[in-house]
Amino acid sequence: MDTYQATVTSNIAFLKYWGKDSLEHQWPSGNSLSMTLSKACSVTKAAVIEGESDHITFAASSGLKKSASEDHKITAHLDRVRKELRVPHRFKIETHNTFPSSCGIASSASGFGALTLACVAASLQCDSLDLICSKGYARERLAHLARMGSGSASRSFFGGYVSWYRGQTPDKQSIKQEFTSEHMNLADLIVVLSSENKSVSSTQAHAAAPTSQLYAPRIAGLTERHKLMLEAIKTRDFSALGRLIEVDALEMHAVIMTSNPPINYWHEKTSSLVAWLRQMRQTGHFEAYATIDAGPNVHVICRPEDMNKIKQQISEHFSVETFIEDRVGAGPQIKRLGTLET
Ligand code: 2P0
Repeated sequence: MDTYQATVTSNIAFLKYWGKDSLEHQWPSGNSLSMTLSKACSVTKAAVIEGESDHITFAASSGLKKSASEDHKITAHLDRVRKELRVPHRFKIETHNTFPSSCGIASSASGFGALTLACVAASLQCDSLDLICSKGYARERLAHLARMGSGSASRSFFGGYVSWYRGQTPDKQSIKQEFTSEHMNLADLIVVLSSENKSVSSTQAHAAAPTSQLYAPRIAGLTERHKLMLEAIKTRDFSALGRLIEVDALEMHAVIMTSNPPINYWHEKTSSLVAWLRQMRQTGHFEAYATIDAGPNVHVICRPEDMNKIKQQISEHFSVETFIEDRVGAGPQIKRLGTLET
């Protein structure tokens, strides 16, 4: 049997998924919207093997973590993939990331996205998304499957700007591309301040979200903010979009910091960088907006032509581990690699 390789890029949420109404159905409490990236990705190879168990090799930097609870999540997800495809076989899997994991660069999005896609491609022996679709597995179906492994993975199945709609009931959830990557060219300068693994997983922190008094007001405003963000992307209004992106990230972190138990993903440098970016905007140096996922690192959303200048200035003011210069991307890819050596 041939080995198939899936390359799935991460996505950065502009409107954050934070909190679930049902764990069993991975039903989010609100809509979310993200930009699929073009560079930060997980690359996963999968082949069908004989035997009783799956074989997974994680590279040092992998979108899938190696703790006991994560092991369980991965095993459960492979069982879910088998059930969905109605196949009994096991997989040999190798996976690595092009960026640091578990520090706020949505490694579980690309990790579970690539795991799902590689296993589906290997099971169906398909080397393109079109071919997979022709066998009854359209992108949205794959996105729903990946969502059960990790919610944010669902949005990485499309390029450009992607919404995950909560729907009125768990089975009414939907995931769709709103605009292609060509529609609006935005950059994400990922400022890695610390690549240390976070101490509280997103899954644990999601569970604590409803205990924050800021949670209900946040959920109440999400549909309207989603609408405003879509309008800003539609009209390519970077300033309006940027303001909404930054407010949403700060609001999500306010919920996280005020939940019980309180969690804080920020480092000192995270807040300094956010404050400094605001000052740069106010003084007309450049226009860029911050968004922060479940980690201390800052995604600076800017126009691609400003990225070099911004990077230069950040390096002069902050000690940065590394930068990832990313931008809006076109979505996942599959490749057939040939026969597996066992
Ligand atoms: C998002 N994040 O919308 C938000 C913003 C991080 C901050 O979804 O429990 O790893 O696996 O569904 O997808 C990270 O949470 O959580 C996340 P699970 P996930 O991208």
